[in-house]
Amino acid sequence: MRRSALIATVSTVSIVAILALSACGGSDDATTSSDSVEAEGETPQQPESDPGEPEILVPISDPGMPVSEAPVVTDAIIPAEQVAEAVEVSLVEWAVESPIELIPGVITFDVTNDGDFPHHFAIARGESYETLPQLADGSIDEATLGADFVGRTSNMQSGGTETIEFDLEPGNYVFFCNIATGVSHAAQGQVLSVTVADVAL
Ligand SMILES: [Cu+2]
Repeated sequence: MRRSALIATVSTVSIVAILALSACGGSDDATTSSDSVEAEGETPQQPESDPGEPEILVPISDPGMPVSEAPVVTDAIIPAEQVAEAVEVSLVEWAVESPIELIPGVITFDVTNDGDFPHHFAIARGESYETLPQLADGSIDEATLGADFVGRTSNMQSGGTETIEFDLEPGNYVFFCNIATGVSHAAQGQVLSVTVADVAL
């Protein structure tokens, strides 16, 4: 969503720049061109060279975005190979925060427990938490999952970090925390459905 907003902003700036250039062609008076742009209903508050925010874009593919119409933004996107090498994951109450589209291969997950309670980071093959086998407390039934359980970090205390690598083939995965004290963390929302795309982003 933020990326879309950024693209929209850049596109607007580009349009404004074009309008400004066109206006300048008919007049040497910069003030006049500025006024004409405002008359168009645009919001040319940002200069053409607006550095913008050095926003880190997550590797989410956006099929709705014609790349050819947003050439300015492509420079800001992290190359997919780099994303595959290291993915930041944050564990909080109650969510797993991570990019939700990754490319296949050996992925290094730098996991941080940004919550108050102990958490861990686990991966299973599957469409979603709801479709995975569960125990009575809402935790995921790893024994039933069998080979579809990919692996996990150790339990991390608040503020703890752990780096772990998984070689992920294309497919659908669920990231989750399977700690259960009464009700499982997964059942409270500490889950995330992730797609490993079979094409380079
Ligand atoms: Cu947890």
